[in-house]
Amino acid sequence: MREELKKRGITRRGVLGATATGAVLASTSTAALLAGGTVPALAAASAEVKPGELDEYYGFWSSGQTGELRILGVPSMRELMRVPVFNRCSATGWGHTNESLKILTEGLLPETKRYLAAQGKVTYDNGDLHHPHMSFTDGTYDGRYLFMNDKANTRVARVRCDIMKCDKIIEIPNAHDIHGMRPQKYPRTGYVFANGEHEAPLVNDGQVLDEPDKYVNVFSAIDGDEMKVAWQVMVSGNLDNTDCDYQGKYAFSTSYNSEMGMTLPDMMASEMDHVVIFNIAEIEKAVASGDYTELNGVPVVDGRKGSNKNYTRYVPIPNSPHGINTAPDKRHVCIAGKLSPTVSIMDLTKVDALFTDDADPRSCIVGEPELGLGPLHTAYDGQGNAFTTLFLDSQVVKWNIDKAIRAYSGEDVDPIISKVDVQYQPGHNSTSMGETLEADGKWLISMNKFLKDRFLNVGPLKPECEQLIDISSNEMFVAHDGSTFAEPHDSIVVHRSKVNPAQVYQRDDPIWEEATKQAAADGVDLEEGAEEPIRDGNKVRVYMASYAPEFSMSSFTVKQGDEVTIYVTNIDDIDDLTHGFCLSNHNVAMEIGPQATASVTFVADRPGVHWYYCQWFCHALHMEMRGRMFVEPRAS
Ligand code: CUK
Ligand code: CUA
Repeated sequence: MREELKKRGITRRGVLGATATGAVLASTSTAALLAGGTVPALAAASAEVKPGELDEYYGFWSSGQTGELRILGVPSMRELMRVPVFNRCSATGWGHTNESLKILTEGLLPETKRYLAAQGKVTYDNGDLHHPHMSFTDGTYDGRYLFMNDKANTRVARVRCDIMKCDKIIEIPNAHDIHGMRPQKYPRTGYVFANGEHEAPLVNDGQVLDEPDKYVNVFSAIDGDEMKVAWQVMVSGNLDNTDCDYQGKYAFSTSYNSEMGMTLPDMMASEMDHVVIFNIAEIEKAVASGDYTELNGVPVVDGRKGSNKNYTRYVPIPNSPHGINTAPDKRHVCIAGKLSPTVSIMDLTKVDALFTDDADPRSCIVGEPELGLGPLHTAYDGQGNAFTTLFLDSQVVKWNIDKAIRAYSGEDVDPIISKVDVQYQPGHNSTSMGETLEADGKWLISMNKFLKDRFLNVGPLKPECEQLIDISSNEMFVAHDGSTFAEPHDSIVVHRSKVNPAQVYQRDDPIWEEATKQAAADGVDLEEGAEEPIRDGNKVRVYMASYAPEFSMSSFTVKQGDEVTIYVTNIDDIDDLTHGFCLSNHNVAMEIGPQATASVTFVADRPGVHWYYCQWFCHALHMEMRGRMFVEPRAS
């Protein structure tokens, strides 16, 4: 098997090489021209953010298989925060506190709950977060929410930008492995569009197994306010990445396996794959008029190839397109070829005719420049230029959209402006405000998959290398190398004027709604805490306030076998005064932000004296911020 796989690997490179020989020559010569040593120093100065100075942009980063969202400052590339979402976090207690478990479990499908219970679990512990994107109003970021996908366990999550914490996670029924995901840009978000990447039987209960012709792929539109699937569309071919227009009419997804192949050679067999265009108004009409099948509570509309309805159109695109990005000119959409050295430019003003006049689907393609090997994703500067990552060439290419369109119609113009080497093998790129109408053409992030020799060697597992590139002139310069742990795919760079998080929590935040209700039922004020544990059969509730450097209870007593819930309310109300609660040797630890309440439940099954302590360094007497839990042994 090993030998066989190796042989196939060679075949794959053969395929890539064969489709793209011309582009190799073009790209190497441009790269040679641009290899110069003096300019990077200039660029580095513009990226410098001195100690105490604030960055101009927030960078919101995915973390791939780590499962969290990360916040960076751009251009300094300083990592500012990690927001746990699909992972388990030791510091904050995410995945362990009652408040986080509510969010992590309430959106799971009944079938998943059954499966997890059989594993002795209540939620998934892992996630694969690829695409974080902010909510839009009128074509630009509005600072309300960030949405993100989980490819590993078919989920979509939302993070509140006022506190930068996840408040909703839903598992998407009928679809498999949510990959591409983008919020609606206009008039507002609205919908969050999400691609199910892997095909499967629509009712996946074991009746159909190895019969790929009965598999389908499912595109979902999620209501981002309610965090609920509004409708789904069955399509032909895998769904990879997705984006939508600035008019609120269409969403579109790349599809890399129109063959519906189950093996590598089968998936790459045909020269052309496609982009699926979703006609939002027509699909909404189908839902209103009942032209759908309801499955797991969701209306599923049939938009497969040959269904001949006005719900979808399939535009042929060269082999295995990957990234799809709408330009801030509101008109063009770039589709990166991946195995083809081309980027296909779709003109949105020509898409109506595909639906109304049954025009040839390819008639909306108005340009297809050869840019280099392995184009994956495209970003924009708002001045008519595009930046495409070239995975195989390890470069980012800057090119002009208008020139590419003119070249396609026969004019003798070269759309390529310049190329910059990146280290190495870039996937996504993002530009400052580049996926909005306010693209400002200052910075580009190249998110590189391979590090090799770029940083000190830390063993066989290397960090990723994320490079900040100055794009304010035609020649691009790498201004900063950033390292990150596994494995960011995508990022957005948001001007700081769009985001305004709170310094402390509001006491009426819905996150600890259940704690507030339980405390009221127990006659306890969360901010005061209780003098003694409150017993309710073998359930014991302990209410504490924390105020640096003390917990309101310096000890409490329970009985072995009691199910204990500890509620801690941090009544400090100044910024950055976070406390923690860690009960040693009990697998219990959590963050309690200023003015927040957090709770955790466990079974006190270890007789003896156990210390709890604050694990956030909060005061000169932080070490003294501790107390004892006495567990009386079960009477034998
Ligand atoms: S995908 Cu990773 S490089 Cu998941 Cu957006 Cu293209
Ligand atoms: Cu409170 Cu340390």
